[in-house]
Amino acid sequence: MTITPRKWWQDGVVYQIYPASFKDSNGDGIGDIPGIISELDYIRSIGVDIIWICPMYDSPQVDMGYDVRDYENVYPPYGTVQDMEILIAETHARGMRIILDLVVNHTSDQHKWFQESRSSKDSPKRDWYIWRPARYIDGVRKPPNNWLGNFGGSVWQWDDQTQEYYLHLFCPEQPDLNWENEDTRKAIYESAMEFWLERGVDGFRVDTVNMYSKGEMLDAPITDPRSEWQFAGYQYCNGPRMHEFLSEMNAVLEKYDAMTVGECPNTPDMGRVLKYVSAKEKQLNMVFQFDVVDIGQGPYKFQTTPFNWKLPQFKHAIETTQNLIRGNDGWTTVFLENHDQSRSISRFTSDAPEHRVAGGKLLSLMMAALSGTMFIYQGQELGMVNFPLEWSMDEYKDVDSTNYYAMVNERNGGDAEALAAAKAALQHLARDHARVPIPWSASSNAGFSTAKPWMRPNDDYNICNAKQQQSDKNSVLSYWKRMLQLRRHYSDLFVHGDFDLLDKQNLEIFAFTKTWQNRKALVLLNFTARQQELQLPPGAQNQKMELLVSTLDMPGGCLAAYEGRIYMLALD
Ligand code: TEU
Ligand code: CA
Repeated sequence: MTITPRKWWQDGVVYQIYPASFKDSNGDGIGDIPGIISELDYIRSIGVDIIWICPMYDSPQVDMGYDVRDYENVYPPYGTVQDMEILIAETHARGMRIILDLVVNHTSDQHKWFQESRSSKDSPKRDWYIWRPARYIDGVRKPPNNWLGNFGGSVWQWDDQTQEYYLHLFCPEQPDLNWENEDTRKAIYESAMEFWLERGVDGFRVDTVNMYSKGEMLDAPITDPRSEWQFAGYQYCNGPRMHEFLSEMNAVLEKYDAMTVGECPNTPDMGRVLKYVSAKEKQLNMVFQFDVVDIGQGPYKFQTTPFNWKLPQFKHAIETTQNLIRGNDGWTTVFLENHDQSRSISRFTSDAPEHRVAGGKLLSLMMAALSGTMFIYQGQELGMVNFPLEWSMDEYKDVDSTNYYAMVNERNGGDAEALAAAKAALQHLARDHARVPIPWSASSNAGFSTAKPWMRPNDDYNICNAKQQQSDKNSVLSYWKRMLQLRRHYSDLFVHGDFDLLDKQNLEIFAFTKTWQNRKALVLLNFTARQQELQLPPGAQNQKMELLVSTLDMPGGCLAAYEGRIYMLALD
């Protein structure tokens, strides 16, 4: 067996930062880059190796910076390119690395490339975006196909001036770039990638990476007969030229030893995922699969009721992503949260005040024992939970939430019951829950800002905040620090080991083993609010074992509510 040397990003723990909500340094209620710099020591103290900064580029902020106006500039309320240079230097000075969010499936409609493209059919940049003539059905003008956008409605926007439609898989203000055009691709590499690689960034989280190649853009099958627009995710993701585009992009990244983690929605086929992450294919280092985060979502994300899933589904999703590294040259990721997900304690355990801390520790222990590069989202280390149902719809700022609520309202003529169901789903799953300000202390505005923050901080900031948790050895934060140390200490086993699920069908306990050479650990996780008998699952009985860690200080003879444990097994 040949042992390939490990890459720096494999054992690394990544901490994701959402600039608007991390820390405000100048009292305008919006987080900023100097705010991030001021908390680098805090981030380092968690045990993090890499920080990932969500889009901080100049942008009209229709989709919180995922609509980039200029890749080579910073959104003024966040700071300047010079602030970014300081952030890069200060991060490196602490022995950490920094990656940025690469958003190049689309730009803002205010990007100068699009402004030129839309100016006339003869513009040299016309072909940099995806323009198509209308089709006429019974004399009525219709878009070129029936695809549904990620934020509702058609993916096509009519342009009056040049009498054509342009494609936007997200908001109309986010036109899709035409990757088929070689000049466009070159401009993307130069402006969005090399500009920042030259300034020392260590890689990218690559937004919507599997959508660059759109294929034939044929009509999608009808899955929602009530709508004119149909889900087309399996058509616009993973198109025919993906491999070629990513090879080309990788050639640029390789020169800088830059890491990549690609966002990979609508890809349940593991064979397909493996082609993206296999080292010899030279595409991406790793991807975020959606198997775990899609759990409990409806066909149209929010068309569901909270807790509409069973534990075996969750186990299966984790097993699927864990198995990516088994017997091949691929790599995987461990994550439960990001800026597009609500809080994991609220989704997968219980955010009732008496269970919040236990739930946070349970998920921390679970993640620490899973293989792959680990990603923690800001506030996850503090055990932050969703904001409550009582908050009014005005507190939801995300276009994904507000568009959905407006659609339900329109479809049901303002029916109160339908709107209540929509709000319940948003309270459970909306992206807004990840975007509230970080509670730094119990002082006003949660210590996030001296001014009223752009989003309302969680009500419990006087008890759940970074300052309190730093001085409390029983806090969720202290537990994360401990678990990250343990993960580092046993990195062969926890970061690189083989995952085996035990007792798959059990609806209450999630049990698995991790194995590396002659080492084996058993992980037991109680996903219920009830005490459970400590029974060894089939496959782990009659073995000598020793408790390595529990989520409790004094674990008893039973598994307590939301308790997790790791045992080391003696192998003979
Ligand atoms: O997300 C793309 C994506 O496919 C989804 O996770 C998306 O957020 C979801 O369908 C909305 O319900 C990425 C970014 O992470 C997200 O924040 C951006 O809004 C989106 O791309 C567009 O750039
Ligand atoms: Ca600010």
